[in-house]
Amino acid sequence: MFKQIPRIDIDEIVDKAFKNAKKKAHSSKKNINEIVKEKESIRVTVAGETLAESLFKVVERYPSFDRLPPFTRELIDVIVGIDKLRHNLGAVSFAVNTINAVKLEYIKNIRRAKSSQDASFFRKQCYGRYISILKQVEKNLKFLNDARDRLKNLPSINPDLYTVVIAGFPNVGKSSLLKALTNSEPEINSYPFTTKGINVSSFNYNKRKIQVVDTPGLLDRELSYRNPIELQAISALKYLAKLILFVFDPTESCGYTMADQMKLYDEISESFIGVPFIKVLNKTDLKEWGFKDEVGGIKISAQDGANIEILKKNIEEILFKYFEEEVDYFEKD
Ligand SMILES: Nc1nc2c(ncn2[C@@H]2O[C@H](COP(=O)(O)OP(=O)(O)OP(=O)(O)O)[C@@H](O)[C@H]2O)c(=O)[nH]1
Ligand SMILES: [Mg+2]
Repeated sequence: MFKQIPRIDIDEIVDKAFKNAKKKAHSSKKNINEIVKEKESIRVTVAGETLAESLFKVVERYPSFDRLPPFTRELIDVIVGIDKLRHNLGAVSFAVNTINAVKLEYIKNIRRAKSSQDASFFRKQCYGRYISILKQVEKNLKFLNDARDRLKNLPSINPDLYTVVIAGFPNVGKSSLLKALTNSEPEINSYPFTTKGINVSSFNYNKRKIQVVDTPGLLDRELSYRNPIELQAISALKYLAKLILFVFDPTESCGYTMADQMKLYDEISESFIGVPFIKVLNKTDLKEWGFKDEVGGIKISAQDGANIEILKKNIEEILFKYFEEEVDYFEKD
């Protein structure tokens, strides 16, 4: 979505605009004064139009933030800040309007010029004003260039699909579970707020496509250790997650006790109120470790695939029955 937004380099667009203007300046007039005036007028017009167009492309290609799915909007907010984007886009829009106004003003000046020297003087003055308008938005353009670079690799998490988010302590088998469910290597997307890439993949069940997202570094520690950016990223996940698979490692071979894992479960479920959870007890194949399964839940092995089909059926049931009932419920109201 952000790949089509051009990067703007002021020197480059000025160079292009002025060259373009010079090339297109021609005249059919006979009188030397008239020839110069017509040419200068064309130069002012073409240069202004070219500059305004280059700037407008940036503004126009940004999506309308209000119409974005809330997850995407929140992510953009985490990554660059929507208010800041709006402010900087506003400044560039204003520059486009100012360039247009200056252009009209100078077309008039040139038309009224008494001599060819005056006409040329006005054209040069107009170019100077174009450049000074651009200088005024230099910082805004830099912000937008940077924003574009940070947003352009925004991943292919599809906010329109039913999405299952995997949570649990490090090493419990979250990524292995993602692979087991989707039978594929996940697509790894990097986000500026996690040092590790976010893993996304999907599977079909009863002809329905279900997206699975593993967010390393986000839902694997107590929330009290979170910085504000991580917290906002977590809040973005709330829009996306229709269901959370909380993965336990009852063998404790991950290095965390079941008591600690339960504590994290409680904390994350409290911060995702209204989102259903499935407790998944992983690593059933590790018999030698002992198995503390008093928390209840579905016992699986991401490694040998045990009970993965049952888990998928559960996921599908919760996603579609639960939400269809919810829809009915709201429709009756
Ligand atoms: N025996 C066994 N080992 C497993 C199982 N699932 C995962 N593992 C192992 O546990 C280790 C951690 O698995 P990952 O899938 O990377 O765990 P994770 O939760 O994604 O870890 P982080 O990304 O660090 O948070 C790896 O060595 C896996 O091979 C399982 O069902 N059985
Ligand atoms: Mg992982």
